Amino acid sequence: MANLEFPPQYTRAGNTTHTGEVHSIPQDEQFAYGTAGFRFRAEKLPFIVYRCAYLASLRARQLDSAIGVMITASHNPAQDNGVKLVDPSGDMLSSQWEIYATEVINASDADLTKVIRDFEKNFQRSSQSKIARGLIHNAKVVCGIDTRVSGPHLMEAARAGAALFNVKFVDIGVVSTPMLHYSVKSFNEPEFADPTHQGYYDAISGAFKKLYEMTQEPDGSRYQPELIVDCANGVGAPRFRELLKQIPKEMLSIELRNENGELNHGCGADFVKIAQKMPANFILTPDAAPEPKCASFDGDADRILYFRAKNGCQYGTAELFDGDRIAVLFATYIKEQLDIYTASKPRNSLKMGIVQTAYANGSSTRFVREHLKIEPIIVPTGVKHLHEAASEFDIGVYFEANGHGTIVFSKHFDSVVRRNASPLVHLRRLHLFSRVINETVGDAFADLLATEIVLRHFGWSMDDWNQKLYQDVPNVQIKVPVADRSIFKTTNAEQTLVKPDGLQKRIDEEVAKYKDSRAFIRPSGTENIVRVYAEADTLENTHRLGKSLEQVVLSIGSA
Ligand code: 16G
Ligand code: ZN
Repeated sequence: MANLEFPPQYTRAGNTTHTGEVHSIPQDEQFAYGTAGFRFRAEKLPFIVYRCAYLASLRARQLDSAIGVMITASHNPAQDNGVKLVDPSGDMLSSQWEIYATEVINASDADLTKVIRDFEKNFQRSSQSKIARGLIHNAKVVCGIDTRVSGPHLMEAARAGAALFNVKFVDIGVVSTPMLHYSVKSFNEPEFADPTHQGYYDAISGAFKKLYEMTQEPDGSRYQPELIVDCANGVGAPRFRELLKQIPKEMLSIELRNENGELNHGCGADFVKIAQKMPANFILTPDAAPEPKCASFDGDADRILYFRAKNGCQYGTAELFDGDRIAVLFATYIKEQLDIYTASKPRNSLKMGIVQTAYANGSSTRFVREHLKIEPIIVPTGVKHLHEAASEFDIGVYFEANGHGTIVFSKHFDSVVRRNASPLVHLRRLHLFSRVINETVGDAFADLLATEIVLRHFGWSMDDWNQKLYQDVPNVQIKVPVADRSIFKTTNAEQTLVKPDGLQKRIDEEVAKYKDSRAFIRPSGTENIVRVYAEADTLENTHRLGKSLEQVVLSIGSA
């Protein structure tokens, strides 16, 4: 059992921030492990990170594996921070352990020892017998931080938490969230990649370069290898700069912007998506080259959007090429390779699936159904739900419209494509493409490289990518503050409200007033607000519908 002497600076009473101030947390304040782990103002986090790392060490012992601790608050402002745990295969923490994490964090200082002792009994038998037989070799806690000032201090809290149970602690420094996921998998599956920054760069850029060599640009190609990337002033800046050192300029010529300013301030994928505006330092003068290809990362580089200036740069409006459009691009490429394969080996087919959320633009969903002949799976918001649903397929493409997404591959895919050194070009392409992708989690760097390869393969410019797939239906998202978001309950992958009573009927009545319309209302999982999403035939009607639904929510909130 762990030695449970808690350093005072990591207790609720003595919780000490990176500036050395004591910021006590009330003994009864409750927290929940949400879709993003625990995420708050940084001063709340030292005791939370400490307890999370302890829990990670327990899980590491239980599974005799590396477990990840990522300290980041993604697209939130610089003053925030957060922590989430990563399971051995690089996946998100299992749901059962999210409940444990919530219990352990919510204990008062006085109750903590008892909560932990009770909890240790749960898994004691199996892991203790392993320990007794000397079978704990690989247990370790692997911890990464993003670029926030509170990061190094929280890394020390994590180190102290892991030390409680005497589990090896590996500090991998400043990394993107996907790099941490990738490293955890690499520690546990050494054949996957070397568990270092360089190991990650080599694996992903190596696959990119080989696939590049095999990719023929078609005659009349309009593909452009030039790209400007908004790094959100986050971890994408230093880490992507390093990754790019591995890729010759003739293959990809990338200019990085927003590298050293205020994190996520007026820039980054979340800003661009919600504001539908060009980020800071992208508003070009009217005489600048027209509409260069741009992409934006979020603060921890697990999301990416492409965009370009709309109707002349000076107005600052951005035209988005969002997660849906990236997913459809990837799926179109994969389908082309798969169709060739299936024609030659009909009995050994590989099944591709596409997973979206209710936020997916209606046109993208229609395109997948009608042109790719795949029925998209719609799941509730949150990467975990998408990842799980995608794992049912040999090739599971999933993306949230906000730019978080990746592709997962089955064991059957491994044996047919990766382990079989086939001379067939389409299988080799699929193999290399699956290695450019970071299958553990959505990864802005990997998704960018994969997007560029596919655009080059098709010979597409931004215009082509926009016009040859589908046209987005106008859409709007509105945040509505409410007193208590827990009264809003949804079903049907968040597309239908079941509570409060009668509200869905009012939504349906509003939606029926517009052509080609669709809308839903769901409580946010990360803020005390309700989100309204609406689509209609014109932008004007979309705004009208959105506004009227906002009023519907407000009438309930104030009732
Ligand atoms: C979290 C989720 C993200 C989702 C967002 C929705 C993960 C790792 N992140 O950031 O996927 O889009 O929440 O936020 O699952 P909302 O519930 O406030 O709309
Ligand atoms: Zn993020």
